[in-house]
Amino acid sequence: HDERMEWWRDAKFGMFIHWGAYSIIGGERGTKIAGGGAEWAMDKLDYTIEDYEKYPEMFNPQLFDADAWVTMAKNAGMKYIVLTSKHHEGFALWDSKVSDYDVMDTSPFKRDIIKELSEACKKQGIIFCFYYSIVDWHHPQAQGNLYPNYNISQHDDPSVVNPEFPEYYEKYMKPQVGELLKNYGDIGVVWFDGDWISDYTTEMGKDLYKFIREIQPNTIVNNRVDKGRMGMEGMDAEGEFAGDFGTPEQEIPDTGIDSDWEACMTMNGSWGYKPSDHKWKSSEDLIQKLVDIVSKGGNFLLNIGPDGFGRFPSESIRRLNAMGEWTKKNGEA
Ligand code: JFZ
Repeated sequence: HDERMEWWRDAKFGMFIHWGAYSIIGGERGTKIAGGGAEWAMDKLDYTIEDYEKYPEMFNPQLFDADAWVTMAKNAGMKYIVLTSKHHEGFALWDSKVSDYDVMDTSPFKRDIIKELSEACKKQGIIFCFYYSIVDWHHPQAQGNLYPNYNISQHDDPSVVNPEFPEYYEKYMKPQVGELLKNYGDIGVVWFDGDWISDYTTEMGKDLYKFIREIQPNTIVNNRVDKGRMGMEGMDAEGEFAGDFGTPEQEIPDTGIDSDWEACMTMNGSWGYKPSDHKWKSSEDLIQKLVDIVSKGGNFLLNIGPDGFGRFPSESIRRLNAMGEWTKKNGEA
């Protein structure tokens, strides 16, 4: 356990990247603007599955430059990158053989984003990691019983059970995670999310954890591989299954936590690209947060939401540059 965690503990600072078909939408639909995270556009802006499919079908981020992204992370002082391989919308950013709902088969882009980014990371000495959502708003067997009309409220209700979810788990989710672990070199972290979905079980989480470790013994897995692990929940409970590190979100826990943790945060109020959100944290505030987190023994995973063309927002670039100047001056804290 300890040797496996070493690079990650030393790393301190990483880049989260939320990117998908929602990055085209930017949280806006006609007169409506989604509240909160724009990566939830499908849910918050009331798309049906069919309506939403047009976004993956137009996903064509011609300005995507994996090397430039990695350079920006590296210059900021970050040591690893966690990219959303598939967010709740279900659209896969790699060449998945399990599904056509991916960047190769559904989109005109036809470039394997996971391949390009993982190779750019390797070249520049940054550890490549991926996020994978257990929740899948597109897959029929991961839906509630209102399918084909997607309706998440069912999944906030633990009494709504989808008997087909285990099949989605075995035949879709697990094979997709397997592809990502087998075809793209060393994976630093698998960062799960969407563990709250009522049909997901601790048994599946344990199976998944074992499956990952069998393919890549050194890969680190976050606590959301287990069911219902919001933030730090369960991390202090000795012997309880909860992955390798806790994931407090948009908050910095107090000192005195024995287990490993990583605080993830956005620069404004959204994970996915959202041009209407102007509530940017200042560079000073972000540097302060980095110092606070690192001094308390945690890691800082700071998010970027690139737009539908593949560009980082200019506000984010400015903040990354400022953090880079600071980390260069103050050394590897
Ligand atoms: C999830 C996602 O729904 C969201 O879009 C984003 O990807 C974020 C990183 O993760 O949202 C969560 C997950 C966990 C908590 C809150 C929001 N939590 O632990 O409080």
